[in-house]
Order: sequence, then C-alpha cells, then structure tokens
Amino acid sequence: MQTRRNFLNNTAKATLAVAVSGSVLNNLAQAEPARNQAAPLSFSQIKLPYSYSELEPNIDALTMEIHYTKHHTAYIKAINEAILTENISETSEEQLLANISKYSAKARNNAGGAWNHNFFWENLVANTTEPSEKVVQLINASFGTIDKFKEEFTAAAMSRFGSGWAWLILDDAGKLQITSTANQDNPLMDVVEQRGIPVLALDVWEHAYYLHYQNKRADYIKNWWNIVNWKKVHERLA
Ligand code: MN3
Repeated sequence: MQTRRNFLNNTAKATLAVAVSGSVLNNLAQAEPARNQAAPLSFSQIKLPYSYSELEPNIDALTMEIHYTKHHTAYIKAINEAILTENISETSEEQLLANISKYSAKARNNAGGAWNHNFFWENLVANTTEPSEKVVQLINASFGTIDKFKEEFTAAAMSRFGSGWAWLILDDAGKLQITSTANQDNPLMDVVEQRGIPVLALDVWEHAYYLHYQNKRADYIKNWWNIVNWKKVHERLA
C-alpha cells in the first residue's frame, strides 16, 4: 500500500512534470499511461524483425547475433538491475531518459544501451526502399536533397570519435537535424547538447561492424544505407 508520503512525492513529481511540459519531448515522456506504482519500470529486448543472416552482406550474421544476444542483452540486464538498486521510480523509458542526469553512470550507460539498440534494430530491414514523399519533403527542407542528407549524416557518423551513435532527430520546431552522441547517450537524455525526438540512428561502436569491416567504418556506413528501413522513419514522423 502506498504511504501518504509516497503519494505526496508522486503527486509533486506529476505536478512538476506537467509544469515543464512545454516541449514536445516532455509530451512524449508523458504519452505512456502511468504504470502501477508497485511495479518498477523494466526494459525488455524487442524480438528482431529479421533473422541474423538477413541483413547480409551489409551486416554479417555473426555480428548481428553477438550484438543482439551479448551486447544488447547485457545492457537490458544491467539497466533493470540499476532500476532496482537505485530505486528508480520513473514511469516510462522515455521519462527515465529525460531525467537521466539524476542517476548513476550505470543507469545512464545501460538505459541508453537498452533503448538505443531496440530503436536501431527497428530501423534496419533486409532491403531498403525509397523514402516516402513525406520523409523526402522533410529531409529536403532541412538538407536540400537526400544525397546531401546522406553525406551530412555519414560525416556525423564518421567524425564521432570512439564509440557512439549518429542520429536524425526532429527538433522542437518540427525540423529534422543530424546529431551524434558519445557512448550510449541519446537525444532523449537531459545530458546531451542537442535534444530531439530520434527518427533514425546508426550504431558506430566497433562491436557493430568490426568482425566484417575491421577498421573500415566508412564501408560499414556506406553499406548501411542499403538496409535502412525508411518505412519506420516515416512511421516515426507520422
Ligand atoms: Mn551496439
């Protein structure tokens, strides 16, 4: 049973959340219905919408299998541990990310790792298709042409030093922008320079490509365009 103090704490948090709900990010964080306060937030791994080998030759089967069953699984396990040991009471994954500065490095790294990979798996498909008219219009409005966008996104992914991610995000003004983050940070977190709603992401950690591409990150990125799920980008912008 909820104590009166907990109830007041939760009410205060809810009031605060409403007070700062001006931005689209906060609206997103509140989109999920409130969870039962007794059940802590728990991350889970999505089922891959393709087999490990289906993205070949662009991403090899062994890389996919290790990436999904070892790396991603470990992030999920660690964030769920951190939620329990740190008594994290955020009510959705997005809300946790939006408040991540309040928690430990373990929570930050693993909440990011858990969320980012689910997001990344969904934006891959065995054979890419042309982006929809709506996606093309939005990309053209921000970058001029699709080719120019690909060039700029590739440059962001190439210039991310060490481990991290490149992102296409929707900013508060409804405009698409390219950004990149270090480690497992993402644009939903309150610790990053450029925040926004992610619509496409590329994992440029070496574990995402090293077996097949070794040091050739440029080749990995070039081939990754062959497996971009533009339908998912369209859905995320809808
Ligand atoms: Mn990864």
